[in-house]
Amino acid sequence: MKILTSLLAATALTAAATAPAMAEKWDMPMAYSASNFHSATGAEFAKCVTTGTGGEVEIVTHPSGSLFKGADIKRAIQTGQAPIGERLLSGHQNENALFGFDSIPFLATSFDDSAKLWEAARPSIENLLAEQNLTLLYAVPWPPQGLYFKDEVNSVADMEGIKFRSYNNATSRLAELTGMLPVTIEAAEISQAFATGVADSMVSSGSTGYDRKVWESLNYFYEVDAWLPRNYVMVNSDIWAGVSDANKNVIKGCAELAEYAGNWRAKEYTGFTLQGLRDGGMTVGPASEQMTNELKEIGVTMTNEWLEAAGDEGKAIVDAFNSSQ
Ligand code: PCA
Repeated sequence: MKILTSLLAATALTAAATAPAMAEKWDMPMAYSASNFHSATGAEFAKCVTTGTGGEVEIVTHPSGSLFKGADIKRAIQTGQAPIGERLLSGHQNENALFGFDSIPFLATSFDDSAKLWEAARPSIENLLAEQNLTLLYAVPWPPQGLYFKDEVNSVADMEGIKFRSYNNATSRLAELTGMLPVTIEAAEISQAFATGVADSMVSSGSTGYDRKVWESLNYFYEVDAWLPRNYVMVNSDIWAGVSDANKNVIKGCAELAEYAGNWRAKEYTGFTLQGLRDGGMTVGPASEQMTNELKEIGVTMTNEWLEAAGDEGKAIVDAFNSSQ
């Protein structure tokens, strides 16, 4: 009994002495709604890391832009204000055109093609991020992007002058080329923007419209399947360098699982959320032939513009993707 007691005491002492010193808590800012599949994937990833490292690295997610707003997340991680976080990759297109590889209209329009395009682009994106003191852990696509409107729209001419919510350079450019008026707004703030008439349209997934209950303000969703942009999870490279090899392996394993599971969740969430938009009272369906053809022409213009801006490295990504078809 005495031995047992002292053993217990010793264990408790050791735990008290070592656990707090070794355990690190990583706050993980995320930009999108807590109910969204990206946030669910992030929460599972956090649990996987916390359990797998025996609590040595504990990750706590903060969805919906509650810790840092979407546009501030990358900088917060670069500067070490937060060790890890998630953000829309193409949100950085204004820094380097390569970040916009996944927002080229009609280049990769299905989950399978999006996976191939990511495989082609991943090394370039990893290098770009590494130059910015960031280590890429995993990336998961959004469902295909379609167009939301308050009123029925059957052609590009019908879009003239409509206030359009954009989320990156490509979406602002799409608005310009269709005669709409772009205003950049984070997903976390769109319900209010639509309710107050700051915007009456956007391009996004059924998922974001569902998460933000946009049927309270908008009435039409056209399934254009224009592209599938990605969210990615990054960690500050200095902090990453300080992680033990064993814990790095756990985190990399959890990241691989998250990428795989996130893809499945994205696919499942696609149909579920389109039905959710219908249940909310929206008209959901394909765009008219005329509108589709006109948007494809705009897609050609945007592809050429992107290829010019992204140079040889961009062209190599598109060539590698096309030859994987
Ligand atoms: N939702 C995000 C990005 C793409 C998407 O489907 C948004 O609208 O901000």
